[in-house]
Amino acid sequence: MSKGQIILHHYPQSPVTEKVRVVLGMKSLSWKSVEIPRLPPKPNLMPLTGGYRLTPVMQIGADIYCDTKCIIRELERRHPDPTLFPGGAYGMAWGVGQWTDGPLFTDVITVALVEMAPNMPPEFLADRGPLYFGPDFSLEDIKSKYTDALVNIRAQFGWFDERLKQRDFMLGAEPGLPDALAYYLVWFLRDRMADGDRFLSQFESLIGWEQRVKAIGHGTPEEFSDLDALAIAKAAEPETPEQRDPGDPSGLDVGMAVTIAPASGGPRVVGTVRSLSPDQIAILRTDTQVGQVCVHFPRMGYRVTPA
Ligand SMILES: N[C@@H](CCC(=O)N[C@@H](CS)C(=O)NCC(=O)O)C(=O)O
Repeated sequence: MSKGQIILHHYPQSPVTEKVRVVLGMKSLSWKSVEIPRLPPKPNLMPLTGGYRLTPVMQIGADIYCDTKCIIRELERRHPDPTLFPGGAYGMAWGVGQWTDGPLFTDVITVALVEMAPNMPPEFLADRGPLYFGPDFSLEDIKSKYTDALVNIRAQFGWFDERLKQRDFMLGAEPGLPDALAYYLVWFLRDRMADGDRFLSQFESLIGWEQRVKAIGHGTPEEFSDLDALAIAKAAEPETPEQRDPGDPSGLDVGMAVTIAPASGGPRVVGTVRSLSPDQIAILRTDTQVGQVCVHFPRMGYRVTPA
């Protein structure tokens, strides 16, 4: 396996992964595709992440990248050409993600969950309901929010549509990060909403753009086994260099023992800080199956506490 080989742990139906698959397409990358279960336990993913269970996860040797923010940033770092920021749109484009992955995602998942609920296996609803709406989740409550969510989506997809009236992609003539951030939500809604085609037909420019982003594809994926992915991690050493961040407001430093979990909840991953920056934290941990791995997380949206 070549050095730097990208391995993506995901499943085809995952909307959040569609964002990464589109980025892989924009960069025309070859990658290995490991299909993981849609529900925990995920026994052949946990040795890599140390407990983080969300989808997708990217692996490069013994470096493991959790969360799409972290994955996409690393793909841009390793494969800067073509850039995800054509025309120099650095910085603010990540802020767009805080909107699309935040309030807009909540509106879309509200509609999608209500649409899917009648055909959803009870164990799937019991997992996804609290995952997205918190421990007090009730389907009745979410159903009562359906129409408001659709009203919100109509306004926000309308902003995408307005933006696309005079350009092929969100930033101009070339595709970039904001296209991936918007596209996965349109892809998700069209797939999960029974009346999705009719609902989306009101956004004329968005539909043309959707076809253009779809045509970019996903790069060149190749099916790969989860056990082979574990063997690759075991045979490799983490390649993340030590990096300090003297300005870190929480006083974290390289070598400290910490736990990391999504701020919304979930299992905590335990390790020793290896690398810090305003955007990311990476920790070293040792696993009986794969040996030492370095697990990367974004700072935004994750809670880091002393172990
Ligand atoms: N902030 C995370 C969110 C990831 C997320 O919620 N992914 C969904 C799949 S689309 C998920 O993990 N669902 C539960 C699961 O796969 O176990 C990211 O950007 O990667």
